[in-house]
Amino acid sequence: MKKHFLSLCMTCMLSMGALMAQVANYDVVPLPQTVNQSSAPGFVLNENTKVVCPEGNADMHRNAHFLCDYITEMTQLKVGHQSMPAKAKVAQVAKGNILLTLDPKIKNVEGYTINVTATGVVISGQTPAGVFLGIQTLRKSLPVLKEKPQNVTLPAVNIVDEPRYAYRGMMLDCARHFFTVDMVKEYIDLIALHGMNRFHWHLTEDQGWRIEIKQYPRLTEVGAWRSGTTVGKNSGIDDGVRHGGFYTQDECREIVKYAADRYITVIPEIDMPGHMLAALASYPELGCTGGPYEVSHNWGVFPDVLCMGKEDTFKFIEGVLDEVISIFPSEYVHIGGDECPRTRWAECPLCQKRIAEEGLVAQEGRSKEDLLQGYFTRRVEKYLHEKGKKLIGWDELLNCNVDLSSTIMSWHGAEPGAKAAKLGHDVIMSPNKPMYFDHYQTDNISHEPLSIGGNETVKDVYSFEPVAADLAADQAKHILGVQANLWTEYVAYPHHIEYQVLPRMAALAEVQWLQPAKKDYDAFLGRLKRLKEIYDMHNWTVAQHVFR
Ligand code: TNX
Repeated sequence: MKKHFLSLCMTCMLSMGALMAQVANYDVVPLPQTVNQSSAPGFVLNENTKVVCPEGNADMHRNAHFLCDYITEMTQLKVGHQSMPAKAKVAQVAKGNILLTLDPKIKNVEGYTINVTATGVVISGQTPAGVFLGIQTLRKSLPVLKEKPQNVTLPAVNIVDEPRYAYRGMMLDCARHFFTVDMVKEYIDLIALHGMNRFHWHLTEDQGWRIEIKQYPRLTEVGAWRSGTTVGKNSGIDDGVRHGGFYTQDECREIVKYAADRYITVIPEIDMPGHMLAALASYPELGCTGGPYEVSHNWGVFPDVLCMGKEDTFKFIEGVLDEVISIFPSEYVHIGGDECPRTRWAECPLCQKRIAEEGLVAQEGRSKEDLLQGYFTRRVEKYLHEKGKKLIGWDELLNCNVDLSSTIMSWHGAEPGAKAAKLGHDVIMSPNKPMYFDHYQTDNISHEPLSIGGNETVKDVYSFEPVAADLAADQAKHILGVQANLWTEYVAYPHHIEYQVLPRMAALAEVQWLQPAKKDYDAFLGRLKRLKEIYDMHNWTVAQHVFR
């Protein structure tokens, strides 16, 4: 009897919980620039609420769909959507509803406002991308509910927000290990949830070539597969397990669309002229020695790179870039450029002939082979310009005398980025300390999955300031944004990807969005606890260090 009574009480309490007023909370990551909450009555969200968007605008219509799905995902409430006739009055339509609208008075292309009153909710953006970012903020404000409530109350608020940086990126290395299209989409979902807008897709490496190129089919017949992978850190023990895979051009287009629907630009990277063993294994004639070469089982930097003396190398690169350009609408093509040893070039008669013909002479601490990478890179740069594209590459490009229109991605710390900005290049900051999310995230590594090394804690990421103190304002404006990179030598599974990036992505998001004066690590940790409820709802694998 007693037992019966107890379980009755439990049932009552649970259903009362579901009926109790559930309230949204604007302590989100990244924190908006201004959140003015008032004690006026809030908006009551329930299944009578509609998400309304302007008629005939496909982007806004898609935005409305996303918001409806997010509301259901978070609260279980099912809300419908409808379009608003062009002549309708905002105030009228917003009554009892959530209205998505465009407002040309908002200055930043990604800026947005959210206005919540008892009558309705209005999310405005200068562009549909801005509205989408507002939707992300509203989404993260909702409570995570397992049972459907009658209502969720949104406290009255006026939120005004815009990002500090226009470029807010995450890189995923799909070449050291291959990840499925579904995993790549999940990564894009994470990018969207954190208010970011660039997905840098690292597609080629010594250990695998991952994009179908129709003119060069062996790249994926041969180059996308390796017959084994070293166990641990080049231990000399091979697992003997064939590993590989590649994305067809249709799958790449599908990824581009999936990202574009979320206002995320995909920047493809074809790493050249080093990190090219998979291509050389496919087409040995593109190397200095002619091979034979093998898709690498080990990690590191390898002496065999593209031969600079052969015209066929340029024909190959141009052919590859033609197809890449036809798939990716991004203004940038990333051509890597990192870690290219000069060993083979120094011994190769054709490379030496090229050096002589081009009159390359060692200067200012640069060898004639160093200058050969510059020759190559400028030819590729010119080719991309002819195709209407801009070049972006790793900071080794600073030794290549590239055009000032080319953008430098700073990875050897932040100094190359500051130097590039002083020269007048646009810069993306992704310094290995602290933006390499393949690094450890604690110094207590005995129970951590094997990682390449380093220790970039959530706090280290949060505390990063992209603009060096000695940059003048006209130099600082060249810092277009910040990105973190996930290299995957030691990351082979989706859960491990999640573990490396969550929650460090949240810290990065505040670096990308907040003005330095607004940053507050302790307050961030409080907000992060709420974001973690969303991570947990999705069953993502989250590193626990800051939650213990
Ligand atoms: C350096 S960053 C590399 C990558 C490695 C990474 C490991 C860069 C341009 N090159 O090839 O995967 O370090 O942290």
